[in-house]
Amino acid sequence: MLRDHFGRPVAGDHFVHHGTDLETVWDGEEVPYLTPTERFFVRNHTEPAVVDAASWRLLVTGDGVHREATYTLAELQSFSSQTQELALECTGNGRRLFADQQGQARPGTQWGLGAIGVARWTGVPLGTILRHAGLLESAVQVMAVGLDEPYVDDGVNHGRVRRPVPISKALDDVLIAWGMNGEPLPRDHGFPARLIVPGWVGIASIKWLGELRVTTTAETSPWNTKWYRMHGIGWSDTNSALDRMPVMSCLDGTSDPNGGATVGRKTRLRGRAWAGEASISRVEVSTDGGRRWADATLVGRNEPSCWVAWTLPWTPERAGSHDLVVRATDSTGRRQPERAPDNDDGYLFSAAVHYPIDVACRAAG
Ligand SMILES: Nc1nc2c(c(=O)[nH]1)N[C@H]1C(S)=C(S)[C@@H](COP(=O)(O)O)O[C@H]1N2
Ligand SMILES: [Mo]
Repeated sequence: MLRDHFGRPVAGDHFVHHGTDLETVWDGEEVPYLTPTERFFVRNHTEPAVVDAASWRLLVTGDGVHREATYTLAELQSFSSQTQELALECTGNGRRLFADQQGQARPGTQWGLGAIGVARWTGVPLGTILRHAGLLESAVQVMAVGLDEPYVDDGVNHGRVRRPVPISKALDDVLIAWGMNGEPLPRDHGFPARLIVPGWVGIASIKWLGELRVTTTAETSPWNTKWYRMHGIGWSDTNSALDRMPVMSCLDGTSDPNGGATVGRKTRLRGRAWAGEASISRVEVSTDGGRRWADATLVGRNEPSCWVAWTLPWTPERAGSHDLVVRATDSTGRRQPERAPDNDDGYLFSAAVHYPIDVACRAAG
């Protein structure tokens, strides 16, 4: 049976199914730099929208643009496009670890660490379209609105899934994407167009984009007040807004055929690290629960708003269970703490992750 790296059984399609959400699972495989589209995690508040590309229009409106404008898909695609490799990560990635590692279960999709992927996104910079629509100097934010059905929770209709992006980020590196890994966006990932907000909480990357409301005053939505915001003890108005994702890392497996390791035999530990808008400067691994640390080698591309692979040779000296811990430091100096800041909804799990590894006795003969 297929299992994820926390030992949970996995369906034959390489996803852990959480209701309308799908979590990517690598089952000890070498993880490719680009996540194949059919293995990319899916997070849908309701049903994915069904959009007819021919009649679809993107509406740009609000008091932050000279006049209302609409764009067909062909019109968007006639602007000079960009293709970028960027990670997309759910704000709740690792939520299950609040229970597993910190003894405090938090409600919501019980993601392991599979609510992140890296894809090649093709689209037009959001700034290009905002300027084309006559962006005013006084504009402060852009509310992106999805075309999926209004979200009803506990009998309350919260309207369409939507979330504001401040104008500074909107003009910096946000894409209106229609392509994913060289193909049109699949329905689950936002066909025909979505935002990609690099390094920020996944909820900012609104799918099935229908409207951009550009305003000269800050508007809120339940997706940046009620949800996707820190609530609970120690959180106040000044520190609870969520934008950049934290620095994280994981172990993907060992080169040992049994998935563990064997005394006296050299194995290769490997995994990934990522850090929101930043790149990674260091990954350290402990095989004794965090007493001693060794620097892993970063392998291949290490770009901002992506992830990087790491590897470390290890020859275990004793049999039995080992508490393996991985922690990363990013290019802005953030290092994974021992405990993630707790919050009621279990957002941004950022602590160094512990993996129990069983070391087998040396094989006889
Ligand atoms: N319209 C709309 N956009 C959305 C969502 C949604 O439910 N509806 N989910 C958000 C969340 S919480 C995440 S993590 C990402 C997930 O993108 P993916 O399903 O393509 O991986 O999309 C975001 N954009
Ligand atoms: Mo998310």
